[in-house]
Amino acid sequence: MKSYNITTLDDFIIKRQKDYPTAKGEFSRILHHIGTAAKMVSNKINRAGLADILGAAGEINIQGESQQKLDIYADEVFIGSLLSSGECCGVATEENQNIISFTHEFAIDGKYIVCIDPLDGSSNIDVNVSVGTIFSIYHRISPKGKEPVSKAFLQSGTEQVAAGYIIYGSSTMMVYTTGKGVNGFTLDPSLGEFCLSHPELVMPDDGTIYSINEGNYIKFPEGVKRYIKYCQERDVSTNRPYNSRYIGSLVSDFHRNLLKGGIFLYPESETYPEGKLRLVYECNPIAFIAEQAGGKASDGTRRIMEIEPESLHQRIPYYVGPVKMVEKIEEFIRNK
Ligand code: AHM
Ligand code: MG
Repeated sequence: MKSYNITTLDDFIIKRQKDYPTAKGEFSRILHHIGTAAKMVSNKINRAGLADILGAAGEINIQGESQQKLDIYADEVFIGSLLSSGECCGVATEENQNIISFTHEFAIDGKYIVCIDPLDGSSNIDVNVSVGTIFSIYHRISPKGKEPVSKAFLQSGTEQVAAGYIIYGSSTMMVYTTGKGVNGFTLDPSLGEFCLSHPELVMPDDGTIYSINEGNYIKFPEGVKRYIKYCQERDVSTNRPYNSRYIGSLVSDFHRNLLKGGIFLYPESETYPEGKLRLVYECNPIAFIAEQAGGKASDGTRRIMEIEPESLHQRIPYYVGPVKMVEKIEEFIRNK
């Protein structure tokens, strides 16, 4: 007889909860609520061209970027869903200057805080290119019954309890880690469930793809320029020249590189002297997943997850991918 052995995200969360005999299910509830919000956003994105939701909303967010309607929708849906989980006492998002404290009676005691980029790469939506959501979960620091403190949102990446992303692509997937490997779930639209499709994801230890906005070549530091030339040189023993692949959507670029073996680079440049990507809700969660899949994430010299964030929206140069590839760019940066 044919086997229809499906593990849904909720089944998987419950199974994993049993690995922690003292767990009371709070954390599982947060993950469940993130999954529900992801389904709502996925549904809206799939209808983007139909539902009068495309295009700029006419607002400028705190990063000085024009907000898309879907940015606002995703922000509201994830915040609302985390609040209603009752296990999260506050969130920080790319769309909000300051942290949002949940002072409601049912949430103020929540054990966790969440940092989230609700819709990353949203400038791609109008042209039907994949976008994503990125999240990190940390323990609250302040005592229960008190509002969360901003320090809780500035913990280094090594303190993450869990991290994940959702990619709204040709299919919608959720990939997450709790520090015990990485698992991927694909949304089955007919069931409305995320189903385990990529168990125990492992990143190849080397790769042949490099992903960078090469149009900015002239603005990059010397070490990065020389690394790009290295990627393009012919050397059969190291499978060069590499393939260049760049979507301009961190989640999509990282997801492809995780599966196929490739490095993603966003260096500092004349336009973005500190780098473009945000440490707290973009770089750290992806770094946690990369490391748990056997890869590495660096700012060129330091391990991303050990950097102490100074501010919520801090930017940082970012290099993430297979260990050998990230070590190679670090070498070029050192010897510039
Ligand atoms: P966003 O958070 O405003 O969407 O910006 C982040 C995005 C990343 O997804 C992507 O890697 C990067 O910006 C692309 O930047 P660029 O267009 O400069 O190559
Ligand atoms: Mg973003």
